[in-house]
Amino acid sequence: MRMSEYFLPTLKENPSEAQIVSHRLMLRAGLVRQTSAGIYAWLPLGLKVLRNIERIVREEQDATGAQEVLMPTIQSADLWRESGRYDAYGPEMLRIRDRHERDMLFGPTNEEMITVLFRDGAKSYRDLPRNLYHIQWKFRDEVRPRFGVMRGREFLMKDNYSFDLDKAGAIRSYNKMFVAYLRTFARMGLKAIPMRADTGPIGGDLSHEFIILADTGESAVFCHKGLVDKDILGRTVDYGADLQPIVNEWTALYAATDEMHQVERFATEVPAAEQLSARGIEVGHIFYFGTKYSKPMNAVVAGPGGEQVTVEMGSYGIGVSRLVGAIIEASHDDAGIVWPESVAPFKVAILNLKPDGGAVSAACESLYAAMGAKAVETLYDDRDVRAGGKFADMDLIGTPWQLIVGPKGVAAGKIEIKNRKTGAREEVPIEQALARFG
Ligand code: 5CA
Repeated sequence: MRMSEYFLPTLKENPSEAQIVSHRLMLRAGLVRQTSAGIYAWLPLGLKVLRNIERIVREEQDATGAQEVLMPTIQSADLWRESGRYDAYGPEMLRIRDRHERDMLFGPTNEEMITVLFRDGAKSYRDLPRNLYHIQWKFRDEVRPRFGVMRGREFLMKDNYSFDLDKAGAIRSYNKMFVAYLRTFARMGLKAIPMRADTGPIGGDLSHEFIILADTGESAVFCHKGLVDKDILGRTVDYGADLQPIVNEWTALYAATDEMHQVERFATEVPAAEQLSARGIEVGHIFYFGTKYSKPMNAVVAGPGGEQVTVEMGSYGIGVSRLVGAIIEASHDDAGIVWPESVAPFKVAILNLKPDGGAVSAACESLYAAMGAKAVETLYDDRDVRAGGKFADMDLIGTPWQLIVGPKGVAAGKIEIKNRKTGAREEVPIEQALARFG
């Protein structure tokens, strides 16, 4: 993409409404704009990041055997009357009425709808287990939407729902999601720690929140330091095998959110030097809730002996739009965003320091064309602005690699490569620079 043609409204000053760094940087780097309290429009650069996050989420869900569906945002109130949650959900639910005076709502979550879809489509134990997910906008009329996309009213969530014949099967499904979540967040460059959590309005008695540590996090969290650097990507995961040993490894050490924290257990189980009391951002939340929805909504199948079995369920959420903010909280510096390569909107940037149509421009054009031929996502700063402004904008945007092309270098057949994260710079022959990418 040529920056001269790109819709990228960056801001030089810190917007006064933003209290935390990720919100400030998302506004300054032109990723989003607020359109109403807690509701955001995604601009081209922000949308690319959101799509990259979705891609990783999809790949990891598909690897577990989960199947993608797409349910609507607008739901009928009758569905929620069936489960008994219509009145219980309270003012966070945005209730609307259509022209025929029918009560509708903008979905805050989809347990009811998926339970009905499954109930109407599955007849016997042979239709189990199943795990269905979608990535869809949700609306929760939060009392205090804040911190930009971190606590919005409209937000993008990946939510899935598992259906099993018995509790043992449901725990296997839960474990698959547990491991898939570890992998998903690790691939985004995040250290997400699973912590025992409260189940809130979703219900059930087994639940983990996936938390990344950040001073600006909304929850107080307590855990054993040994969990912070545990690595999942270094091993192969077989979703057909028993995953309980991996789950046990991650749950053996103490980790709990504020609501589930047990002061005495923490003190006795975790040596003082290993105790970590911090703040965290919840990027995912998984629940096993048995028959909480299947029972009132009559989601039953015929068991192997012909008997009626009420299916066992769990639900699993990832805050896709929240993750954009969370990743920035975890990865930025004074100059701006430092994107992990896996989610970066562009992997490479080309900075043309003499955009006058001469030799430097020619070198940039051929580099840009070569990157395009290799399908390397490249942002080319071909604008007629001074070098200082280009450096500042590119650092703010956070592209992992900057190729800096100036007259002296080009005369010697060289360009400078800067690593955004480390700040390391090296001068390399143009051909060599090209070979590094793609
Ligand atoms: N149905 C279940 C699991 S699918 C559910 O709704 N779980 S949840 O309430 O915990 O939400 C799942 C994830 O969505 C959270 O972990 C969080 O990352 C994200 N999320 C929740 N509320 C908001 C919000 N107001 N703004 C942005 N993201 C949110």
